[in-house]
Amino acid sequence: MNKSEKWIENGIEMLVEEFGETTVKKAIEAVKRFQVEIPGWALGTFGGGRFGGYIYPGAARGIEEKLDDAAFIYKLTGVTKRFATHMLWDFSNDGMVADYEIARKVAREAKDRGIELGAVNPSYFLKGSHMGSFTAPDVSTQERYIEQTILAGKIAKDFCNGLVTLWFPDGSMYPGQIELQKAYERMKSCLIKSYEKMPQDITILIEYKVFEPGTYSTTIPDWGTSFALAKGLGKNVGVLVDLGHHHHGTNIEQIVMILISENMKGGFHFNTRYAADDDHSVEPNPEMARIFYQLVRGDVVVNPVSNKNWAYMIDQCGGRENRIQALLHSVDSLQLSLAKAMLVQKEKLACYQDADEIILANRFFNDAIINADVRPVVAKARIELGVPVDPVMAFVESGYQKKIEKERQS
Ligand code: AFD
Ligand code: MN
Ligand code: MN
Repeated sequence: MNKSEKWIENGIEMLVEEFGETTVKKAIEAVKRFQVEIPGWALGTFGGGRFGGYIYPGAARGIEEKLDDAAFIYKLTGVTKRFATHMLWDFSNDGMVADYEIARKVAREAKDRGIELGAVNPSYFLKGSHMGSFTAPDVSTQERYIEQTILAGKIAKDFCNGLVTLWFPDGSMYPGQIELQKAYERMKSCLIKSYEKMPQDITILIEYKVFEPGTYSTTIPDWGTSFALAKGLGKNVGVLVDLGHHHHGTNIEQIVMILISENMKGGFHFNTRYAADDDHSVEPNPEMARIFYQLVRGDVVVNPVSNKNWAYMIDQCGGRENRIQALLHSVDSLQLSLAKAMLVQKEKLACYQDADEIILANRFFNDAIINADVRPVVAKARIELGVPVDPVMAFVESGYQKKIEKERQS
């Protein structure tokens, strides 16, 4: 979107006409304040998938190059200063155990590039996890993952932003393969054993997923399970919502509202799901805008009291697309979705709701959530942030892709 200043000003004028100057100004301010983490794993060689190990040209070959790419993305967006890590991909020499000193070094490398480490993801997969991690029948396997989880808490507190996000691929492929209750109870007891030894002043978010890799059962399949486990551990434990992790048709914005109403800590792994858990780039679709409306209404996004805010991360990794373009596209889509949510004039909407004007309420809501062209709002916010108006096109024109392809001949 190489739009001129005139196009931006005209667009803002149109929105002010419809939504009022105060509302539009608040939307611009919100977009300037919204921060989201970049997933380190989206920048590496991981993810060749079914295309014969296809690796996109210029893929980062190690953590330093991932951090280089993340620093360049931050330069183009101004809102992605934090880089989410995976313990066994980013802090390990053998893919089995993570190393505190490697984490210290990576944190320093990040700081040297003007960015920071964000969420720490223990890796409950890779070698030795084929019978599960916390739910593995073999106690020494459980213990290895408990140790990793405790270390993740220490690394998160000492070198990152004090956030640990837990996703477990534990589950089963067939009915009868495992005892579902045994798996759940092992999960619970290993979570307690880990939690007791983790710093109490960090935030822990438990992610759920309806299926994959388990296609018959996943030990933590839905928000209710994450909620119950989090409740059982402590106030600093919450629920991580990953868009791709739901059955089709799930009303995700309603889950968000319930978590907020129940004062449960929360966070997002943003992506778009078309077929299943596809880890696609975020799209500025109506669902994403409705989710942001609940986050704005719940005051858990761009809240000036920062510890009231949920944790926001992108979680995507498409095998075929240019990964840096894909991440910039996601940031753009999230900013558009937030801007739309900010345009909903709640007082006026309440009048339609109180009068039981069903269609008028829906149309009024959708004028902000679907019909408004908020690109001028996001463009204005970027001008005020001093970053390119169109980060994707700025990347295309920057020559960075050519540079990394040349330097990173694998
Ligand atoms: C996979 C899982 C889950 C997890 C992510 C990073 O489905 O979303 O958060 O990997 O570990 O996408
Ligand atoms: Mn995720
Ligand atoms: Mn996922």
